[in-house]
Amino acid sequence: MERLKIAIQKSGRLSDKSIELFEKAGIKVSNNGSRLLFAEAADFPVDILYLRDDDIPQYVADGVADAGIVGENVIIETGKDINVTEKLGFGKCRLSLAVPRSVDYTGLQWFNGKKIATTYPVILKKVLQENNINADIHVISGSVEICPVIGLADAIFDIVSTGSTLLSNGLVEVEKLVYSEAALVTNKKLSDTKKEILDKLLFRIHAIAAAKSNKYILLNAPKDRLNDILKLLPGMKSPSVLPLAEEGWVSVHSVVQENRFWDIIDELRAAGAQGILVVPIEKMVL
Ligand code: PRT
Ligand code: ZN
Repeated sequence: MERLKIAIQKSGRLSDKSIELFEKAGIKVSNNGSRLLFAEAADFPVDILYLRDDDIPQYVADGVADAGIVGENVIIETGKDINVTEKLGFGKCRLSLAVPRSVDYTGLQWFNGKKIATTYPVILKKVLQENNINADIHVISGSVEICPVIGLADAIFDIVSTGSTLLSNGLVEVEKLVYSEAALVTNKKLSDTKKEILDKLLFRIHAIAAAKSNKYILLNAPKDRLNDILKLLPGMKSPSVLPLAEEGWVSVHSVVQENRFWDIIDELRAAGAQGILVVPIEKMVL
């Protein structure tokens, strides 16, 4: 039977998270960070190719791999003709312009006539054009952040996540221009069998994402306040209400969204809920 070939980063910031995603989806993938370039998943029709992240879009475009996990920054920079099928919520970062701390930065126009070092010339060129800035792009392949110190450039355009690398090189992030996270990319012409495997994989990825953004909540409620409490808990269909041994009290089980979590807890307590337990959800299928 046909199998779906998925390329992931061999060793780097996205490797562990990519493998973790497969594991959560019930797909066992070995992480032999070593010399292995290819591995068959044990219990799902998927094969893994371990590559440098920069090569993944090309491999997927050519159909050497059917799919891949790679940062949006690399997808945009390489500009290959592939589908961005699903954002995966990890490897979050941004592409920013940064200048030496000593600079009296006045706004984007400051970059006119300046020399900017980057490993992302395609994205930088586009951003500069959109903003009518005429700057000199200096392409280098690594350690962009030391360029201003050694006099190779006036500023840099690079990936930032915590900002500590900029800080330790005496740079200040002045413009956050492109946001990126890891995404699942796919070849544009997959066979029907491969599409079916991809759909199964996506189904599992959605269940994992839903579980991650929701919590299971259990609480005790006085019966006479039950209606107020239920209004706060939409649940998947509707909350479950179970009798408690103590007269006049019930136990309520439901699901709450992570991002509304603290607001809901405050409102529930105000409405008389007690003994609130919140538990992570392993998988969630709607
Ligand atoms: O060997 P290979 O080519 O496969 O790997 P690589 O070295 O090119 O990439 P890698 O492993 O560094 O990053 C892979 C992907 O992770 C990137 O393409 C981004 O999509 C994503 N990502 C997320 C990041 C960061 N966060 C990040 N912080 N990539 C790089 N960085 C760099 C940043 O440029 C800085 O130099 O990490 C350093 C620390 O960042 P701060 O801001 O936390 O100090
Ligand atoms: Zn790379």
